[in-house]
Amino acid sequence: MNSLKSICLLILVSLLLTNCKNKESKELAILDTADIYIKGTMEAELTAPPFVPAPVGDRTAKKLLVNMEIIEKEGTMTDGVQYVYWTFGGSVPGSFIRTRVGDLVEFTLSNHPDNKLPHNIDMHAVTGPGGGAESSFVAPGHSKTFSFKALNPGLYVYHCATAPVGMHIANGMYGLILVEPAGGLPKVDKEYYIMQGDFYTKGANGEKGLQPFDMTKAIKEDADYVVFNGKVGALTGDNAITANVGETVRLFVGNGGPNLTSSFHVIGEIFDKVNVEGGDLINTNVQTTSIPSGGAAIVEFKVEVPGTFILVDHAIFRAFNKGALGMLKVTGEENKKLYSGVKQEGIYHPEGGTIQTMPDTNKKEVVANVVEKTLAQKLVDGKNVYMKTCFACHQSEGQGIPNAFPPLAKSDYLNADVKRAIGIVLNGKTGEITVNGNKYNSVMTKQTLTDVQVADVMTYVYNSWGNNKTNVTVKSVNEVKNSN
Ligand code: HEC
Ligand SMILES: [Cu+2]
Repeated sequence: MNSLKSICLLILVSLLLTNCKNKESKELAILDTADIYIKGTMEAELTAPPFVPAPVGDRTAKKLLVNMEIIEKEGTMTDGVQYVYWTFGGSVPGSFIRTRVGDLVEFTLSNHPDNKLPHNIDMHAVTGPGGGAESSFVAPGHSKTFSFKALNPGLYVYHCATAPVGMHIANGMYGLILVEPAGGLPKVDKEYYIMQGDFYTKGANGEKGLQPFDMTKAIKEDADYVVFNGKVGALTGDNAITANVGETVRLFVGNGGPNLTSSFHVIGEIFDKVNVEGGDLINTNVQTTSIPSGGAAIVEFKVEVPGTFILVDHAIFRAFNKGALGMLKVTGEENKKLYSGVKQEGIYHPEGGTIQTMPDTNKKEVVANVVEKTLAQKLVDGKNVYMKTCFACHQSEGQGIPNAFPPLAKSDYLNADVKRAIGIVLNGKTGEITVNGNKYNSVMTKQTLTDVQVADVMTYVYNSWGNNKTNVTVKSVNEVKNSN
């Protein structure tokens, strides 16, 4: 009898002890999110703006597979103005990633074979060298995979961090990754994804045609366009985001920069809640929230009355003159008790919905029986190739960028050996070279060009900016190709 009693006691005590231990480990898990146990694997849903993937809800932490492809493509900045965007997932901003704290994110970054440049990704949600940038540097036609544990909840920016970093960001290489807390964010009725960015073009705002990136203006922070979601009018007219009276709207707002801080404001609304800087701190009853370049905020408000609410960067010339203007259209019953005035719809004229076009990647020439073009024709066609293919790195006047891209203007290296130069354009180049006394040790990716295009562009380069005026023939390009 006595021994039975003592056994009972023992069991009781040990039960109590294990109970305590469990409690302790649970608490620890909250303190140290690195210890959150993962259960199962799932593929991440990725969305283009202004949409976001489904909330994580109460799912357990998992291994989350994210597959993202970098695509360089021509798109529309505003009516009549084209721009070559570099994108994560085909959109600016890039695909929205939604994960939860404790997830082990396995990230695969692919660089489309038709792209011209190497890229990588730096995610502010990552704890690790370069935010992943060091593990994700990837050349066209290749992919890289790396993993990270999502340790801190919040809304984070991701961006490309390949040199020249400012240029990659300025061309649209940024997006948002949301790390939800355990149990998810509180439920709301509507969620949208908005990201501001500033753009720098050779021509002034509105100047027609394909506008190349302007490094000088970017360094001066003299933006031609400041826009939401990559272009003027991405959120106006038919592209406006919508809600119904009585609903709560949550906006995930990011700022890719590269330069300007956003004074984010919705005309006619007060933000009931703002997760300041995308973190845990919640401010209430906010009129305008400041979103730094490379930062974000979660903004929430209930819409009580119908009408069109204008989203702006309240640095107001940017809104009305440079494009940072969007619309939220709220439909439903009027509530005269809350707002009795004349409803003013459409007082701010939208620019109209412009359509993003896919690049024509199949513009390859047939090389059979090539008749050598006249020099004049080669210079015209060669310039065209240059502006589309080489310009991003070697710059408009072939001046290059110090420490990153060697000059083609008056380049001793170029002028010394035509065959070697043709080989570089055909095959790409890595390893140290010295151009005009300066050392470069970088990567020029292989360019996807036909022999005719190589002859044209090389002839253009040799006949520009003080070079030695070599006329590069298709035959010599062929010879270099076949000698390898
Ligand atoms: C991704 C950016 C990039 C693009 C696009 C690019 N280059 Fe280059 N280029 C480089 C880099 C980087 C080097 C130096 C490579 C090294 O350090 O080994 C280089 C080197 C060269 C050189 C030899 C060095 C010199 O300055 O004379 C030539 C010639 C050249 N590129 C021509 C071109 C032409 C023509 C095009 C367009 C068809 C082009 N490149 C497109 C990045 C680029
Ligand atoms: Cu990039």
